[in-house]
Amino acid sequence: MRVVVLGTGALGCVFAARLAAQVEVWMLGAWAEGIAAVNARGILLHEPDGRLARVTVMACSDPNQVPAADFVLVLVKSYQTDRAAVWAGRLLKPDGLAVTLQNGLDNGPRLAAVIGAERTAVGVTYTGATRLGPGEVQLVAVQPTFIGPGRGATQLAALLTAAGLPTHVTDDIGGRLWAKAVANAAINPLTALWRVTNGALLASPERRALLALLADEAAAVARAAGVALPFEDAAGHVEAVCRATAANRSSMLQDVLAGRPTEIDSINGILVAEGRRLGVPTPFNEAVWRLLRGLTG
Ligand code: KPL
Repeated sequence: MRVVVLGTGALGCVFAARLAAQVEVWMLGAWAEGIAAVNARGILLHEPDGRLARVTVMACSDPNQVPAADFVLVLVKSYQTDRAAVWAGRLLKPDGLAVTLQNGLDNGPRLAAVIGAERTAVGVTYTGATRLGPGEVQLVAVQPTFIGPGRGATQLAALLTAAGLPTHVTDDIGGRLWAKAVANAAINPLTALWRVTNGALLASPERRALLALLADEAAAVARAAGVALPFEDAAGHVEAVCRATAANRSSMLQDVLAGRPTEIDSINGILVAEGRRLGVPTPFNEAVWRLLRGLTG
């Protein structure tokens, strides 16, 4: 059994390192320093309890050097999905399954357009991790992962669960994906703008009020799109994610601090566009989308 993880960022390192005890794992990415560090000394995984694991996996930047994969986990940034889809197409076995565990609402269709819907599954993970350097990651909070139906999805979920990353196969991946999008729409831009951890968003009534406004707008768009969200209270859902990942720096905050592009278009940008299409006003999501766009130029 061979799993290829696309992406060498924080979650790519966590999933690769945890799976390596069970199966052969390869990492494929475009970040030269990340690849070099993993090949030189393995992944350095700082566990939430303070233990440090050094895990050997193969890493490279050329999809032609990676042997055929039973499973591909897509953990690149959402603006890199199209390239990742081409990679997945090259290295996935004909009966293999690629699972997107990325932030954003449109990764599944983009992947399926290249590799076929029958080899694509959409997934969602709430696990939080912080990139410390090339190939080095702090796992902050192990949280549930969900995978939609797909050939081998049950087997992959069992592998991930055995690796200490509890994973559930669900028929309602659409609802789960939008639930995560609601959380990302509220948490990611605010943590990136205020430069605070997820938990610190709950520190004052002003922060909580804006968190709720963003969450409520995102949930209204989801409901107008016909999605049955797995909660009634969007703000309550987002606050629960903040508490569960309290010590984490959101991926968008990490991107802003490192001077990298952010996923704002795939998170709040898509919500604003969907809102327009469906006649749902999203002024707060539009404001944070523009603020983040302005921040990174
Ligand atoms: O998905 C995340 C992210 O940072 O992108 C959460 C769940 C908010 C964890 O930080």
